[in-house]
Amino acid sequence: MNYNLAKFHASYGLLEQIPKSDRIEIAFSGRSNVGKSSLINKIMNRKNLARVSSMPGKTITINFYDLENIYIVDLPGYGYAKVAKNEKVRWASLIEGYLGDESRNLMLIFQLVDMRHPPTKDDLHMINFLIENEIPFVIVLTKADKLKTGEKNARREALKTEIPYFDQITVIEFSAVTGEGVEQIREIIDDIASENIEDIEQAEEPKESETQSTEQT
Ligand SMILES: Nc1nc2c(ncn2[C@@H]2O[C@H](COP(=O)(O)OP(=O)(O)O)[C@@H](O)[C@H]2O)c(=O)[nH]1
Ligand SMILES: [Mg+2]
Repeated sequence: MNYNLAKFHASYGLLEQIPKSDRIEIAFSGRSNVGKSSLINKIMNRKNLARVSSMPGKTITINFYDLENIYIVDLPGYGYAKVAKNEKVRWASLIEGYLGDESRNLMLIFQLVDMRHPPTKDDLHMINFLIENEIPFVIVLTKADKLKTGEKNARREALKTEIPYFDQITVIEFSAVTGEGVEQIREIIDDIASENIEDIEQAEEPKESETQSTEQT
């Protein structure tokens, strides 16, 4: 996968605006200020693909980026206290609509959690939602550069009881500053993209040609 080729595709503020899923999608989720834009920029080798904001939670949209044959989906951040109530309602309907739509080719969520702190109530709400709805996810612990070794060990230990099924979840420690975790995330995306390319191509072929090609063997 050539991450340098990633480019902005579209921004959707309403569920109805999101077109039917025509490619594999890999999404990034997390609370405002967790470092999601910085992470997306780092993975895609870009300074400004996803905006790194000093005003978190300003606009609530789902942003799609083209990355070769897949979409990278930037889900709107949550947990920003100053967001108006009607915006929170819009956030919830966007997220639940998107994540709850089983017709989408959503393969994996990278769920971001700030490594410095215990997961917030909203983080846990999201993680439980993913577990209950059987949406595959991995956890990315962000801003790892801000912790000393002892602090990291303490967080690793505490997370075992803070996050349900923690021992069964893939966890990646990440820093947009040092680049720690970048290759791990890229490898996961690469694996998904290469595993699924054939499935999608087959699904797009008309039924008849599929039957013919199996008969020929
Ligand atoms: N030290 C450090 N700071 C980070 C890291 N990632 C993000 N930040 C800072 O955290 C703030 C929020 O980052 P941003 O990417 O906009 O978060 P978002 O709201 O989740 O998109 C910014 O000031 C970033 O510079 C990281 O890995 N290490
Ligand atoms: Mg952002």
